[in-house]
Amino acid sequence: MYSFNRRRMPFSLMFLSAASAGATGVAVQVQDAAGNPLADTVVYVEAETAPAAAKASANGQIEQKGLKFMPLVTVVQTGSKVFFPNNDKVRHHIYSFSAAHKFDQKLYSGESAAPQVFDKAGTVVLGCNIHDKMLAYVKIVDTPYFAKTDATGAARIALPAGGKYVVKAWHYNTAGGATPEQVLTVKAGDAPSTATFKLPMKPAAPADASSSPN
Ligand SMILES: [Cu+2]
Repeated sequence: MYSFNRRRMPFSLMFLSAASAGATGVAVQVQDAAGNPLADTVVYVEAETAPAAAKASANGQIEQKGLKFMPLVTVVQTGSKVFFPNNDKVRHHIYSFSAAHKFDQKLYSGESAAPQVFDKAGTVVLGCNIHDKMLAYVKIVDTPYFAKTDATGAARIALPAGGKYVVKAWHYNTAGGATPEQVLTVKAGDAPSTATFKLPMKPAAPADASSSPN
């Protein structure tokens, strides 16, 4: 009985290695309403039916440097840790009032801030009590399949073949705050599918959103 169960395991592993090799997946392109590429958009894929997935083990890091959080946008899977190294000479006092994860890290310097565990899907807005202009976003998603668009508005997510997926896009400055989604079926042996999103932005975008160094 034992050896029978063990022999079944390589099937799921086979699907996972196909995903990491990038054999199938989705190429996502995100634009604003005028057709300009949108960087810093979180794109993520939820499985309706798919082979079992391994949890993304990557933890996150949001540095403080030059009185800014870097990067501006971070995406992690639920249950991930995020570290907050302070590389400024001044101390910061960082906090979140967001329902997905409230915390208050009082004045600290260097590496002394406790890492935060984000165990609930949602959006967390970070601020600093000392420096009002400091702002960052953490998007917590309940899936190991996620990415962030680059300066050309592009992102690519590898997926196990043979599943049916919902692709979603989230940008912190979307008018109305909605998360548009598209349904996608990836069959075994398929070339990467594509998904294009057009997200209407609020008129007053932060001036540094597109020139963020990360
Ligand atoms: Cu600060």
